[in-house]
Amino acid sequence: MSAGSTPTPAPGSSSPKTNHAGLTVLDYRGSKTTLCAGCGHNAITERIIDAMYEMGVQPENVAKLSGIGCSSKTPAYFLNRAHGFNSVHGRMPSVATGVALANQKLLLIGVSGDGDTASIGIGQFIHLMRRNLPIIYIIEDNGVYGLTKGQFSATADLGSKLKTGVINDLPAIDTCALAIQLGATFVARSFSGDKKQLHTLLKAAIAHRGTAMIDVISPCVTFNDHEGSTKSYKYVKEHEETLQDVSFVPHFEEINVEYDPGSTIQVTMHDGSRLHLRKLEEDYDPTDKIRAMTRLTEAHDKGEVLTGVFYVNPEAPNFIDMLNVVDQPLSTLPDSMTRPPKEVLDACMEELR
Ligand SMILES: Cc1ncc(C[n+]2csc(CCOP(=O)(O)OP(=O)(O)O)c2C)c(N)n1
Ligand code: SF4
Ligand SMILES: [Mg+2]
Repeated sequence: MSAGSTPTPAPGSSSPKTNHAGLTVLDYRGSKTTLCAGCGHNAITERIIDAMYEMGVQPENVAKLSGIGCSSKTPAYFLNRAHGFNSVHGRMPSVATGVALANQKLLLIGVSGDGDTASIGIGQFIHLMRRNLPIIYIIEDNGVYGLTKGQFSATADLGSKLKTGVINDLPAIDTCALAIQLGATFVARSFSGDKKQLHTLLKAAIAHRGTAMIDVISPCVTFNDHEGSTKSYKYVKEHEETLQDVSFVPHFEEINVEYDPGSTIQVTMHDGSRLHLRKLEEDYDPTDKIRAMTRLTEAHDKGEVLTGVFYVNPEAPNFIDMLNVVDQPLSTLPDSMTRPPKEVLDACMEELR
């Protein structure tokens, strides 16, 4: 199946299509959503399902992590055969770190909100990004605390307006700029309404062996979709600027995409998959951190909603590589490997006398 095709059964065929893991798209679904109709978060859930299906991920090898918020409820709506941990508000990164260390065979996907990440959870987020833990970290960014009835979060733009007329008088935190500065190795922004771009970015994030941070602007139709909001469907559609046309070829497919090296940057991911970034801005180089920071600042000053891959580095060591952890899941190690013998403990005690 080609990277861009949709995972629906062919018309007239009796059996549903399967992916290279022999599974159908139904194997990637979860419970029915309980979020508001039209919420951007629901569209992101759909893209996660499609991307996991097309990449042939085994659902049982995935751990879904989240905090608290409408966004953090969404792991219940995809991959119902995966492991899951719905943690405390803003504290998903420390739980995710524990999961990654305990079993490095799992593919981690963390879903957070802008409040969960940039307000209460900012301290945990910062340390997650600087460790380059292997995780797909998605921020479903609506600029408000949707679950608690729409107060501004720390990603709300200065001067934007609540439904009640209250104006935000604090500057926004740019989670992408922060993630790049701190050490995340795949940093992108997308829009829940941009089906193709988000779908492609998610597939590339699945192939990445480090922190893949994607901030997805995801309008809250109930509390932040009005005139004066900079996170509404209308505002994002009118102000979106895209850095590249993204396409992705997974490692198990033949590469038959023609590309012009002058206008397209090709990034080879850890597993041999290829990410193709056809430049829409001539001088943009997603391996240049300083350029990324400058472009994000310019976008902010111009009121643009800039999307695309801002920074990517598939070579940098991740947290697991740095700690030199054994390959086997720690939970499967025998006591003889995890419990130091009495003589070793006695020697330690002796050193402390
Ligand atoms: C420790 C703690 N403080 C406050 C809350 C209340 N609370 C629940 S969700 C939430 C904000 C959620 O906002 P966000 O992460 O942006 O998610 P959204 O609902 O917008 O998707 C808050 C403040 C809580 N559950 N726990
Ligand atoms: S309140 Fe907002 S964020 Fe929460 S489900 Fe409804 S639309 Fe989505
Ligand atoms: Mg929010």
